[in-house]
Amino acid sequence: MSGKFITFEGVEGSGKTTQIALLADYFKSLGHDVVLTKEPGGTKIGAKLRALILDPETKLSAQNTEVLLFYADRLEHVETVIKPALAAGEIVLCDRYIDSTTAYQIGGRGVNPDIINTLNTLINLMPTQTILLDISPTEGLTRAKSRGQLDRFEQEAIEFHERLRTQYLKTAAENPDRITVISVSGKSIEAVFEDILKIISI
Ligand code: T5A
Repeated sequence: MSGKFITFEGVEGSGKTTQIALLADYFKSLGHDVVLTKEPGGTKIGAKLRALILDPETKLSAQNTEVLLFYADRLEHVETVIKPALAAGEIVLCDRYIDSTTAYQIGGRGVNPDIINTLNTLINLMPTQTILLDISPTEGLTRAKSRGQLDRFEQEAIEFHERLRTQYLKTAAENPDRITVISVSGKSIEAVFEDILKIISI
């Protein structure tokens, strides 16, 4: 595959969506072909799965149902959007990917890592580069709350969000060549974007 696959990760309200849009515009201004996408919800069926997964009314009884819903979304997304774009030499910018599953489902929910490792063999694609925007869950959730109704994950207890932040930082420490952590606490949107431009490589 000749394109570049860059993912953005972080706790709720860390600013991923804001920054990834700025980066997409920046790359386009330089004349690059860019695909801006997200998980869950990067395909037509994924949009339906996203609505189901994030709906606070959705009650899942078995622990692994949630994981399987994310992987149904991911498999469709990777096969129909990400891999074709990379094969065409494009830059793919994705708002959340496998590191979100590691953080939320393994770190947050306590899912067995072996299950995720097995599901990852279906996907068989890791990002070229990952930006982890790090902020305390309290600060991030304050931003998320200011936007209105909270989704199924945002409504989880603060301990859940603390666990997944810890898992994110552990994943980053284990993958220093791929993942760069940018501390965004108290920084303006512009200051965070400057930090991203310093470390992004295409
Ligand atoms: N999930 C996802 C899993 O559990 N497992 C998985 O495998 C995957 C793929 C998806 C949910 O699904 C979970 C994780 C999530 O809970 P989502 O909407 O994609 O949901 O993710 P969220 O993190 O909820 O997205 P948000 O839009 O809430 O957060 P962002 O994208 O990090 O933040 P952003 O850019 O939208 O900014 C939030 C607010 O803060 C402001 C923005 O203007 C906005 O109002 N803001 C700033 N304010 C001050 N200073 C800054 N520097 C700011 N940057 C942004």
